[in-house]
Amino acid sequence: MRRPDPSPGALPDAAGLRFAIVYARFNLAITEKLRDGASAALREAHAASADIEIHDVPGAFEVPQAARALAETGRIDAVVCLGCVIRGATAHFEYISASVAHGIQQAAGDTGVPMAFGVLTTDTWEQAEERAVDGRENKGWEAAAAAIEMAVLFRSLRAVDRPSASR
Ligand code: INI
Repeated sequence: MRRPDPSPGALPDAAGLRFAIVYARFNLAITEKLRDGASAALREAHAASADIEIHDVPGAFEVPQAARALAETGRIDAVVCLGCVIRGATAHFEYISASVAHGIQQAAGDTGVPMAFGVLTTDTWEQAEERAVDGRENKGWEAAAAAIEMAVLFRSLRAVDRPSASR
């Protein structure tokens, strides 16, 4: 089945924008590949390495808390949130997946800092591996591409001159 491509063509220019990557250490063999995919996308988009903070947290459940704390520092233009929750591995699958998705959405809305969702929620380890391959099919790469696009959009929105109220 053909999958939609959310980031066709070249990435927008991310030079001068500041990013954070937050990744969960749970299922590290997968999440470190997501982290590397996200870093590769940011560097390909010309984000400076000094403008990319990388932080790890114990599990996916902690990702939204760290993303929110980073956004609240005021030094980040977008956060890439990464993790891997596997259904077979836990009876908590539904709770963790739902709370992570909701927590990230809430943190982004509350802080006004874009946050990309790169948390895998799969039935099996093999499905997670398929989403953590090298290149643009890597979900970390995809999440970073979304974060870049949103950071560029928000920068342009901030730069728009509002017409003066006085005539
Ligand atoms: N965390 C994950 O990131 N993925 C999982 O699959 C997972 N499982 O299977 O339980 C998981 N659990 C830990 C959780 O995210 C928290 O770190 C923990 O509950 C402490 O708050």
